[in-house]
Order: sequence, then C-alpha cells, then structure tokens
Amino acid sequence: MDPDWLPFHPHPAKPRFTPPPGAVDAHCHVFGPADKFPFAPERKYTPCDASKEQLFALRDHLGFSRNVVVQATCHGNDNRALVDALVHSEGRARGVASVGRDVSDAELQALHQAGVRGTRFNFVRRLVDFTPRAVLAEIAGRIAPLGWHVVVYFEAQDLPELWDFFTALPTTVVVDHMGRPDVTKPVDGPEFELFVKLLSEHGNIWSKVSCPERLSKSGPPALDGEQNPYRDVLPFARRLVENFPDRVLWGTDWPHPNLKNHMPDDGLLVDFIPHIAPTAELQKKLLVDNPMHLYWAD
Ligand code: 0GY
Repeated sequence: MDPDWLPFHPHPAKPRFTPPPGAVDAHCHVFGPADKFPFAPERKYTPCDASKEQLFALRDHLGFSRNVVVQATCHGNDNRALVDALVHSEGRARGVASVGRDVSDAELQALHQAGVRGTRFNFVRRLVDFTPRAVLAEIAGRIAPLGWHVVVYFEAQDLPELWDFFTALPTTVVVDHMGRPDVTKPVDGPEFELFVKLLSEHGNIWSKVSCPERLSKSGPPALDGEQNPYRDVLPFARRLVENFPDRVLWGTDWPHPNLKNHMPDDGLLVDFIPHIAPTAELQKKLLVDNPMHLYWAD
C-alpha cells in the first residue's frame, strides 16, 4: 500500500437517515485482497485491501440492500476481484467492468453472466494512461448489443473537449461524481451549466451525485462545525436530483481511493442523501428505481 494511503473508516456511524427498502449503493469498489487478486502492473496507486466481505458488511450496516461494484483502475482490465464479489453476492451486487479492445465475445458473455452491466472509460490523467477515442468507440460498439452502458470519469475542465465523444456514444452514459465540478465556482456558472446542458440535451446521459467528500472544500461537519456535511457540494447535487430525478444514482465510493486530507465516515455520507434528495419520492428514485432500472432490469 502507498505510504500516504488513507485506509477506509474502521467504524462508520449508523446513519440517522434510513434508506428506502431495496436501496442500492451504486458506486463502490473492491480492492484485492492482493494475495488472491494482484493489482495491475500499470496501476497508478497501490491501495489497502478492501474485500467483498467488508463491502457487504458495510452495505448491511448502512441499511442498503445492494451494491454496484465499479472496477477500479488499480486492477486495470483484470476484472477477477470484481467478478468474485458479484458471484458471491447472492444476486445483490452487479458490476461495471474495464475491458480492452482485445476482449473476446466469450469474455463479455462471461462478465454479463456474472452480473456486469457496464464498462468504464476513465479520462482522469492521474489514474490512467491515454487510450485513443477510436479504441473506446470500438469498445462501446462491442458492449452496446449486450444492453450495457458506459460509465465515464473525467474532470469538469475537460468536458468541452470530451463533449463530442460522449454525445456520440451509442449507449446510456453514466457520469461519475457529477463530472467533478469545481465547487468553489457558482452552481449556475458556465462550468456547471455546461454539465447541466449535457444532461438537458441528451436523455441518455445520467449522473452519479456521489463523492461530496472528494469534491468538497468545506469538508465534513467535524471540520467546520456545520449541520450539513459537505455544504458546498450540496447545491450541485441537489440541482441534478431535482432536474433529472430519473437519471441520477448515488454511491458511497467506498473504500474512497486516493483521498489525501480526510477519510469520510460512511454513515455521514448516507446522512447527506436527504439534503440532496429532500422528498421520499426523490429518494426512492435515486436509491431504488433508477439503479434497479439500469442494473437489475434482467
Ligand atoms: C473513484 C475515484 C477515484 C479512483 C478511481 O478507479 C479508480 O481508481 O475511480 C479517484 O481517485 O478519484 O470513483 O473511486
């Protein structure tokens, strides 16, 4: 594990907010265990182990029913740890894999059988090496017939350059962490307006309203004494939930890779939900209806 790696919170609080029955944590990862599922040689970081058993225990502790496990870059295109988690979840986990252009149809079918329903394209430079757009477009064309979607991870300043690529994708497209806005800028400023425009103009594009702990400058309540955790992220997430209630997902992002200034209490992250989705109807769409539609339709 990297010397400055922050391990996940050992004893998260029990959330005060009770998720609706059947709630899905739609963005989380498993790491290793490294002795069984080694990390990829091309990885940009080496995390602590974070096992499927620990993930499922957290799911139960937080009052959730299901997980969507997203392949993390530290495992590259080797999806064995992900598949292991899915097949041992008793049907309560589905996944997003990473695949290369060399993936065979039989491998795609095996991933589908295990519960994979999407692939992830990562554009964050500190996490991955560059892959040509033509290669990604080819992969999107291969997974589209399976009914899978594409998850994209990028930073807000890169959206103008990525716009044409995203809007040409033939599948549903799910954006990680609201396209990583700079939350020191206004929620109605040009940067976030462009992201809202992306969703307004393209009904196949969804957003995860996740990772306040990653985006926030104000931090959790322990740092600023405020009632609302991560209050600077709140207007961004709430705007998306209220404007696109049928195309938003929420996830913990456990075990929170690459955080450097604090490790969130996952219980407090759950308590963020009623601030961004203030009605029972919005909460049910965000936590149950939308992820079930995308991941458990078949
Ligand atoms: C996240 C965020 C990060 C890492 C990864 O796959 C990954 O390595 O997604 C990050 O460092 O911002 O969603 O887990």
